[in-house]
Amino acid sequence: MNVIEHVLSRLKVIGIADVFGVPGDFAFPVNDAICSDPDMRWIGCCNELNAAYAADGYARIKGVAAVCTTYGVGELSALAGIAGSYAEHLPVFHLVGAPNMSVQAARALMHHTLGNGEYDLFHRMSQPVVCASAIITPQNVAYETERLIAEALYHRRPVYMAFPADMANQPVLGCAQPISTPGGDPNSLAAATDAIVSALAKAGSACILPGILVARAGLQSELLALINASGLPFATMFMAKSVLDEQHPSFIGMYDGKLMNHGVGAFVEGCDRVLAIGTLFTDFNTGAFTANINPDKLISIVHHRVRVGSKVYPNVEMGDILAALAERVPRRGWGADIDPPSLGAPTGTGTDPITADALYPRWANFLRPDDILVAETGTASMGLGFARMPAGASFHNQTLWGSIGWATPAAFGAALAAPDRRVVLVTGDGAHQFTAQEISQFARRDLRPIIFVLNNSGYLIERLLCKNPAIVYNDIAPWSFADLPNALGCRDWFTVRVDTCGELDQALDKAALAKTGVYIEVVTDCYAASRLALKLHDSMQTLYRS
Ligand SMILES: Cc1ncc(C[n+]2csc(CCOP(=O)(O)OP(=O)(O)O)c2C)c(N)n1
Ligand SMILES: [Mg+2]
Repeated sequence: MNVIEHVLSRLKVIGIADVFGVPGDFAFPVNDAICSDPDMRWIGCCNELNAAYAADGYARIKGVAAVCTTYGVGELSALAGIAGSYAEHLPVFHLVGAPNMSVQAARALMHHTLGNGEYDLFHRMSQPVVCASAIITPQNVAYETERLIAEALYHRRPVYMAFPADMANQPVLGCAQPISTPGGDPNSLAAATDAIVSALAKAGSACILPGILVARAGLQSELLALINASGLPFATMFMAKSVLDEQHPSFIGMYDGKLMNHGVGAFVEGCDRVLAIGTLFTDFNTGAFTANINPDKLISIVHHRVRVGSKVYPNVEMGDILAALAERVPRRGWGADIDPPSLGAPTGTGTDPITADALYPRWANFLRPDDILVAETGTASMGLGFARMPAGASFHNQTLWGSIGWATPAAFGAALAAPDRRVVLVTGDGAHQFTAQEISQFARRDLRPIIFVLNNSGYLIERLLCKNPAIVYNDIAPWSFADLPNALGCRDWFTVRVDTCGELDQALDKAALAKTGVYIEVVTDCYAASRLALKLHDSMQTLYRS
C-alpha cells in the first residue's frame, strides 16, 4: 500500500465511506486514490466551505467525516467550517494536498502560496481549530494515522493531515499498532459513582439535562438505560435538542433559563440535584445565561471528568459512569409532574398572511418520526427548537458556532449519510444566500430533501438584536428563491412560493406526499418572529435602555 491508500484504509475502518471536497493539482494523488477505491466515494461540492459544512452534517449522523481540499486556497476556504466542527465537537478529518517536499525545501514561488517561500503557514493557521495535525510522509504515516484517529475520537474534534504530492503515492515505510484510546481511572470512577448515588439518595427531587456531548460520544443508549432504570425526568437545552427521544415518557420539555417554558425552568432550578450530562452551558444554550442552577446542586459529567458540587473526579469516562449509575440509582418518583409544553394549534386560514403563530405550529405538525431536521441559525431555528419532535426524529443546529450558511450544505451531508431518512432543512433567506448553490448536490445524488426557505426580506434576528431594526445593513438583495432549484439542476422538484396560510397548507400537503425533492419559499412579514427571538429582542432593548 502507498501512503494515501493506507490512510484511506484506516479511515474506512472507523466509518468514513465518503469524502467531501473540491480537487486541485496538489491534491490529485489524494483525489485519485479516493476515486480509485471501490469502497469510497468522492463527493464533489460547489466550494470548500460548503464541503466542510457538508462533512460537519455527515459527522452529526455518522459520528465521523472527511473533507479533502487543495493547498492554501482550498484549505483556507474550508477553515471556517472546520472551526465550527471543532466548536461543536465533531471529528472531521481534513485531508490537504500540498506541494512536493522538494519544492517546499527550495522555497519556490508556487501557485497557491503567498509568494514568500513559506510553506508551513496554512498548516499553522489550521492548528488552533484542530486537536492534532501532521504532515504525512512514508516514514510517519503508519504512526501518525493512528495518533490522529485516536486524538480525533478521544476529543471529538477535527484533525489536519497534509500530503505533500510527492509523498502520497510512495510505499508506506514501517508499521504501527493501532493506538488504543486510554480507559479511565477505576478508583476515580468508583468514587464519582458513590458520590452521585449518595447525593441522589438524599435528594427530594432531581432531573437530568442531557447534553450534546452524549450524542457526540454515541452514548445515547447508555444514557437512556440510566433514565429507564432510575425513572429520572429529563429536560433538554437548545444545543442538545433531541439527543434523547422527545416522545420518551420521562421528557418534561425544553429548558431555556428564564426565557421560555417557565414551568420547566422552575422545576429544573428547584431540583435538589441536577445531573448535567455532556451539557455545554453556552449563551444560546442557557437562554442567554438566564439559566440559574445552583452550582452546589449541580452534578456535571463530561467526556472524561465528573464534578459533584465543587469536587472534581478526573479521568472518568462518560460511558463508564453512565453504565455504573444505571446499575446503582434506584427507581423512584423524582418530583416531576410536567407535560412537555407544545407550540399549540396553528392560526390562520385561506388568504391570511403567514404569521409566526401560523407558521411554527404548522412546521411542528409537518414533522414525522425519524425525520432529520436541520435548522439554520436565525429566527426559524429559535421557533422550531420548541416544537416537540416525533419519535426518533432529530434536530440539528449549530448552536455554539452559529455560522449562517452552514445548514444548507450540512443538510446535504446529513442526507448523504442517511439516504433512507427524510431530511427537512429550514433556513432563513439571508443564511441561504451564503450557500444556496449546494442544493444542486442533492439532485446530483438523487437525494430528495424537503427545504423551507423563510423569506422575511432580510436578517430578522439581527433586526431584533440591534438598536435600529430598519437599519440598512439588515436588508438583503431580493432573490426569487423558488426559481433557484430549476436553475441549479433540481429540475423535477416540487417548488413553490407561498404568501398565505392557505397556500402554505396546500404546499405542506403536497410536500408530505412528494416523491421528489421539495423546495418551499415561505414569505412572511419582515418582522414575523418566533417567540424566543422576540424574547431576546425584549432583553436587548432593556439592555440598550439601561
Ligand atoms: C458567517 C456569519 N456571518 C454573520 C453572522 C451574523 N448573523 C447571525 S444571524 C444573521 C441573519 C440571519 O438571517 P436569515 O438567515 O435571513 O434568518 P432570519 O433571522 O431572518 O430568520 C446574521 C447576519 C453569522 N452568524 N454568521
Ligand atoms: Mg431572513
